[in-house]
Amino acid sequence: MSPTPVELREVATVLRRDVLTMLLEAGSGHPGGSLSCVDILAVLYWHAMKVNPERPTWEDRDRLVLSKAHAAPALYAALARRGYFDVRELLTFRKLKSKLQGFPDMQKTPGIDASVGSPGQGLSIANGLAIAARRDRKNFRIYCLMGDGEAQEGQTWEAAMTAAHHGIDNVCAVIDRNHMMGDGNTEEIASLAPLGDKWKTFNWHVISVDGHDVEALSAAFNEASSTKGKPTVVIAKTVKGKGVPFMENRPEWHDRKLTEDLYEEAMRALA
Ligand SMILES: Cc1ncc(C[n+]2csc(CCOP(=O)(O)OP(=O)(O)O)c2C)c(N)n1
Repeated sequence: MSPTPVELREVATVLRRDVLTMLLEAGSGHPGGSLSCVDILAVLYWHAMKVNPERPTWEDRDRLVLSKAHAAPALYAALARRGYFDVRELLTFRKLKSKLQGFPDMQKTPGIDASVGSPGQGLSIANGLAIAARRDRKNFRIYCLMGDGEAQEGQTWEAAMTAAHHGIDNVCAVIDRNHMMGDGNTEEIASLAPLGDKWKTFNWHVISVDGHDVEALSAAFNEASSTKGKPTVVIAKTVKGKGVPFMENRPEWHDRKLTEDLYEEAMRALA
């Protein structure tokens, strides 16, 4: 049975706290873009995706490609809390020999469906998985979580064109539309607006939602699953650093190191 919205929100808070603990322990990593996509991951792993943590390589499982790979802490926290591996392993994030490296590695970590790192490549991987599913007569779905800064990479649009051309309807792209990238506001660096219209022109079904509203996200993923003949993109409006007031909408928190004092302050905000 699917969790209630209250339960999903509780999961998201637990994941946010895990992300901060991992980043403090590691002494490096990406807080802003991890916190902005936590609610999306909670709804995916606790509501939308057909997965079995006891069988991470189950052939019929839905897949997630974390194209915004620097948000690995959020994904690792979700996988641990969903039961793929021991939650205590989160403290080994970014350590030598850990299975939780800075960027997801499908050879090392149970539950990781694609090894990723360089921005802009994930949607092409999702397309490949979708075409393979079609050939194997499998009906699993592939979710591709992307940053909005990533849409400045040309490969994103090659992949968008390819998915529509092949009528791939088992791919659902999710854009974490926080309007920020590493160096500042996306619209000042290379404007993406009107982002939804761009995807529509590429012949995608477009759904726009509040990316921190778990009910709206659940409805969006349900709608995406029942959309046939074309791929769907969910444009999830989010806040970078969501949940920690001193990080929210502050580009410097893209990859800044946490101190003990700031960690305590952040954990109090998420109590
Ligand atoms: C090919 C390549 N381009 C750029 C970078 C540096 N980089 C990594 S993440 C990032 C920002 C991406 O912004 P966005 O996708 O919006 O991520 P979010 O704000 O959601 O964290 C940049 C510029 C890189 N590592 N590799």
